[in-house]
This record gives sequence, structure tokens and C-alpha cells, in this order.
Amino acid sequence: MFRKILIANRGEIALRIIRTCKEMGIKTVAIYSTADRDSLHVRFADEAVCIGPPPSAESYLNIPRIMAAVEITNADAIHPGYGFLAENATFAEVCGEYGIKFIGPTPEQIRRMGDKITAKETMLAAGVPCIPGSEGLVTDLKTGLGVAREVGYPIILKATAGGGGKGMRIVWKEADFESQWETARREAQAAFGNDGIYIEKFIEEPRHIEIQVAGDQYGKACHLSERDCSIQRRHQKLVEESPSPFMTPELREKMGAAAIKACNAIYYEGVGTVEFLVDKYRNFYFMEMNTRIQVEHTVTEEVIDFDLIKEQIKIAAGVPISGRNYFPEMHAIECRINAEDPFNDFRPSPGRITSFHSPKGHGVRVDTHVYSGYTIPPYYDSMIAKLIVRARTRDEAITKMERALDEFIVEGIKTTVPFHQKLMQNEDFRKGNFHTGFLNTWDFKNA
Ligand code: MV4
Repeated sequence: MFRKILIANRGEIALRIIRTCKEMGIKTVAIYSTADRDSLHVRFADEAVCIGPPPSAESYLNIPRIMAAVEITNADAIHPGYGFLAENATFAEVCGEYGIKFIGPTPEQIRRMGDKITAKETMLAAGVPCIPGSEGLVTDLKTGLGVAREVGYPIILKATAGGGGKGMRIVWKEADFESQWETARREAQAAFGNDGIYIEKFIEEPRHIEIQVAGDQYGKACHLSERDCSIQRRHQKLVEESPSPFMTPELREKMGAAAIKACNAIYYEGVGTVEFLVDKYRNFYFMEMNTRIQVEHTVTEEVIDFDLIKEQIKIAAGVPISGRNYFPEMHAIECRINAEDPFNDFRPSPGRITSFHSPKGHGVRVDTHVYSGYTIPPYYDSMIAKLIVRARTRDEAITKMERALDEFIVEGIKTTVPFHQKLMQNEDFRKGNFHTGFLNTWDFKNA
């Protein structure tokens, strides 16, 4: 097992990783920017190294500075958390060159899933259902028009270097194809330095359902059931839950088997997530694979009673997984509490938290790095806490979430708490009647 892990991240996930390391008897090193001097991850780690000024490029994204911190602290592994360098194949490679274990998949696996066309080709070859569309890259307008006519409108143009909603254009009719095509290429070139585009049938009103997976170093893989992440705004998830209210045992069986196929195809090592779009007929299609721990891993932990960070560390240390699959025994919901003003287009609301009291009690979990008197820096993402509840049934979980949200006191800044309170009262949400377009049509301010 590792002696000392450097956590190349900040905020709640850094703290989350430190907690598990402590329980496993592993020493921890925090890294931090000057904006994060007072963050709890700095206080709770065994050692902490300041690696630079606030901008991420000079701190949490700066590979040479992070490797210097590894060297001076003599850590033997790096946990990247999510965001920042978690899906950076070069970083994983550099770790290898230094003889430091990157806690996550291999650089090759990260790269293969990072390029969306390569990922899709890999999945098709493995027999995982994919969305009908072009065979790989479409290099010219004429070919594009042909493919679009063949699959039928509406279609979606996606950047191969994109992901998470970046670099996508929907085309509703042939007359709009050319202009959307030009825009998509230009945007992809500007955003990713890669103008590679592919075409898919546009799936209308889908649910976003993802399968948590784990694979060990010996080629064994399992699934740990699903999360429903359909409640999103501009590709930012706001609420996640497990199990999905749309799930059936048969569908879980099929999607779980497909997710395991995806892992086996690349001998996937680590924990990961296979994202699917699910249409109203319960057809499901591979969308992307995330080769990292995700924000919403907590709802899975709650329903299967399992520490996913511990599993991640064990896999990286070469411990074999049991190989069995895991099924939800409870219902869990997570609300992301962001420092944003939901009444003002979710505008970021950084600043000093003058008073902070988080909900407590049976079945309530709050993962956060903030406290009364903490100042939220403006440089990083706006999530300040994850409120997770669990109960026997979905109805009970919603009731518990309402109770917990009522107990949340955050003063000095605006938060998304009022948004979640309204959502929990929404009839369609309560019935499990929602898809990824839900927040486009629901006017929460007048709810
Ligand atoms: C799609 C789609 C419909 N049809 N692909 C958005 C994020 C990125 N991972 C892919 N996304 C989508 N791809 C086809 N062929 C709709 C979306 C999509 C979406 C997906 C999941 C969650 C929220 C979403 C919001 C808008 C669009």
C-alpha cells in the first residue's frame, strides 16, 4: 500500500480524499494556491505545500510545480480528484516517468476516452450501443450533408476534442446545415485547437443516466449501478440521484453489462463512469466515458454502502476487486450547493461566508470544505457543498432533503439552496418525470 499520497486538487474533493487516506493509514500532502491558504484541505492534510498564485495555470494545473511538491515531500502516489489534471494523459505519463503512481487509469486509457471519436469507435467494436451517425470524422461539408440526410434530422454536430457539452451544435433542418457546420468547426478549432467534427442523430428529451464502474489491474471489471444526472443547467449538473427513477431491473442489467463491456474492451484500470443517453422507450446509447472519480460519486456510495475513494486507492495499489456487481439498497439524492445567485441567472457569488451551519441528522451527509468566516475565492468553481441524503424510498429521500435544505444556513453570499427547495416541491420532479431539458422549460423563479 502507498505510504504517502499527494492530493493534486482543492476544495471538498481534496478533503474527501484526505479522510479516506486517514482511515487507511496513509499520510497525505495537500497542495494549495495562495488563494486557498485558509482552506480545510490545507489544515487536515499531514503536510501542505504552497505551489503558486491563484490562477489554476500557475497552481493546480501546473505540472512542474506539482512534481516539485511530490519530490520535496517524498510522496509515492498522486490522487488527482476531479477537474484540473484528473483526465490529463500527459500528467499521468509524467507521474509514471517520476516513478509516482497516478491514482487512475493509464495514460493510454485516458487518451482513448478523451478523443470522442476514438472512444465511440472503441465502444462500437466492443458491442456497446452507440448513437447512429457518421463513421468517425467528417472532413467536408458535402459528406456531412450526405450523412445528415441518411440519419435524418435533427442531427447534432460534435467536436471530437469536446465533451461535457462543449463544442456541440444541433441542426434541425438541411437548410441550416451549412452555417451550423461552419460555426461548429470554427468553435472547435478555437476551443480545442482541433476542428475534427462528427455527426449523430439528435436524441430528443433524453435522460442522462451513467453507470459507475471499477476495473482492476488484472482485467476484471464490475458495475456499481447507476446515477440519474438529468437535472442539469448548461451542462452543469445540479442534482443527482441513485437509483434512477426511470430504471428497471432489466434495463439496469443491460446497461450494467454494456458498461462492463466498455471496461473490458480497454482493460480499464480504476474507477470510472460510462455515460449514456436513454430515450423515452428505454433505448440507451453510449455518450462518453469519464476516467476519473466524479462529483456525484457520493450518491453511489450511499446506496451501496461503499467507499469509492478507498476502492480507487486499492485498485491503484494492485488489490484485486471482488468482481461482483453492486445494486442499490437505498435511495440517495445529492443537491449541489453552489455560491451562485439562482434568481440572477446563477451568477457566481464569491465572498466571505459570515455564517455557516450545515444540516445534520439521520441519513444526511454534507461534503464541504467551507466554514463560518471562510472566503470563497473567485478563481475556481462555485460549488461550496454537496448535500446528500439517503432513505429507504425516493419519497422519503425527497422529504428528508426538504428538511435538510430548511436547516441549511449560509449567510454573506447567495447560494442555490432556494433553487433546490423549489425543485423538491415540483410535481414532475417528485414523480420522476424529467429529462435533460427539464430546466430549460421550468421557470423556477415563478414556481
Ligand atoms: C447528445 C444529445 C442528444 N443527441 N447527443 C451533452 C453533453 C455531452 N456529453 C453530450 N450531450 C448531449 N449529446 C445526441 N446524439 C444531447 C446532449 C445533451 C445533454 C446530455 C446529457 C445531459 C444534458 C444534456 C443537455 C443538453 C444536451
